[in-house]
Amino acid sequence: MKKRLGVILPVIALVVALGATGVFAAVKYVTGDMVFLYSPPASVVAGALESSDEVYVFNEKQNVFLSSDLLTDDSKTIPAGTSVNSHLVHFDPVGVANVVISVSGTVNFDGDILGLYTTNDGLDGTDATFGLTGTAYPTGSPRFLEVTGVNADTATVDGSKLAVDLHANTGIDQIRVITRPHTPTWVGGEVQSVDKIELVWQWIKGILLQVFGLNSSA
Ligand SMILES: [Ca+2]
Ligand SMILES: [Ca+2]
Repeated sequence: MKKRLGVILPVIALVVALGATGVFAAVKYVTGDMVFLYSPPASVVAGALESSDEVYVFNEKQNVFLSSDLLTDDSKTIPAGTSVNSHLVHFDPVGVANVVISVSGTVNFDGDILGLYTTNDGLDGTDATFGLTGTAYPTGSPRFLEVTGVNADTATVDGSKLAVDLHANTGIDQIRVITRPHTPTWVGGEVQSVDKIELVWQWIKGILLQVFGLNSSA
């Protein structure tokens, strides 16, 4: 039994560690020009993370408890007492004046989108609450989604999916996405959930079967 415990305890530790690092939360998959960054960038200030054909997405603070109501730029009110996840969408083309670069795609989260920040005031005002301490933000500099003109953008929410259509030349576009943290549901010993959790569970189950020899007759 001592040997079995020696294997099981690291497995439990791994599950706890995966949960703490956010494997059980946030971005499920992206499409189009969107690229998910597993490691958050050091800076999303204009000029620091440029690409003319990729839009970067990364997780910001996760499981942030709201002690007061939160009003988002798309006129949603997230009530006090809710815990939320935050993510940033960042588009900064290697731009030149008068040449508009266009990109589009979707980000699919594992929890419903509760609201967006797309204005300078909204983004600046939530940097301290949701931004990462290891990432530099362009607080106080233009980064909003334009509503009119050649650089006008759209960001559309459909449940847990965000669809964007962004246009920029020398400027940048950013969106802060607030989502509901995902809670895995366990049914009959199987995880009924996202692909990553299923993979982790299959891996753990394989180890447990080996340790306990439950499949020795197979
Ligand atoms: Ca640029
Ligand atoms: Ca724009």
